Amino acid sequence: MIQIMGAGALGSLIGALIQLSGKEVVFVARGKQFEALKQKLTVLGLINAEIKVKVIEKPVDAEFTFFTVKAYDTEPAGRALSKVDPGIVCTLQNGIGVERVLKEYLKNVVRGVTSYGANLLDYGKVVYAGEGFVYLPEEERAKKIAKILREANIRVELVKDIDFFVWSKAIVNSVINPLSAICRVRNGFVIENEKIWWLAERIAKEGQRLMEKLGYKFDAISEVKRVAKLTANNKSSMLQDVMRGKRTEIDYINGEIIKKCKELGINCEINEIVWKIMKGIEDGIAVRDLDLGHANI
Ligand code: KPL
Repeated sequence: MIQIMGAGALGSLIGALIQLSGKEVVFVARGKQFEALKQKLTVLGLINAEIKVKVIEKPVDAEFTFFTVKAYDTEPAGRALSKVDPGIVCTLQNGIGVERVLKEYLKNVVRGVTSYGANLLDYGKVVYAGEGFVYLPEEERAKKIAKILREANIRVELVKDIDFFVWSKAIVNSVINPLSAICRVRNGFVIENEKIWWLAERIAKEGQRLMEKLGYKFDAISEVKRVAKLTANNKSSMLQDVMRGKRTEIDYINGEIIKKCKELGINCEINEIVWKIMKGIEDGIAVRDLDLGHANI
């Protein structure tokens, strides 16, 4: 059996595609998503399907577990998984350092990276917004995961250096995600609007310097443009979190980039400003000043 630990947007999409390929899948979800999935899971966008799914609140033994919880939930979700036998655990999360935390609880962890586009339209309703790739390390356990994904028509590439893909994705996310969340715009607007792009370029350049220091050849500006164009109509995951009044993954994206830059002596002041604005937004969400609803005072 295949388990999806964290049935948010990405987990729901990957789980639905695997189930549609004929495999037995169990989704681990919480709260309103758990309640909605008890009825059905609806997939819209590149495919349209309504499927009956098996949904539970606590993880169970499985042959494979796809780990798709938000970065900040890695520790409690990892601990919950350590109480069962989750088989090979493949994390497809955003952000830096999540697999390090996960490995404190589990032995059999494979780090993956994905560029598949998924948005939660509502609880129990996921939009398959864009086909991408799942990058996995070239190793035996990953080949087993690749087989499951490919049988579900999910494109997989086995790569020599998965860390390059982890950092590249984080750097693209460090530009598009906070700027789209702060300005409340879709991804495409980040490259279309010259004021936002002014900032975007500066964040990208800091990421570029970091990649160079890490020994990678990477064109951050071109990559941000490419991804923003490809996902122009997407609301980034960070914008979706802010719109739902939820915590974001800023600490695991820009926060981790800042940490690494400081460690390596790289200037990252624009990342720091953006990180501070996002933390202010998060703190504001936590306070929930409902009086702000009255524009006349
Ligand atoms: O990964 C994404 C995210 O929203 O987290 C991008 C690539 C920016 C697509 O929306």
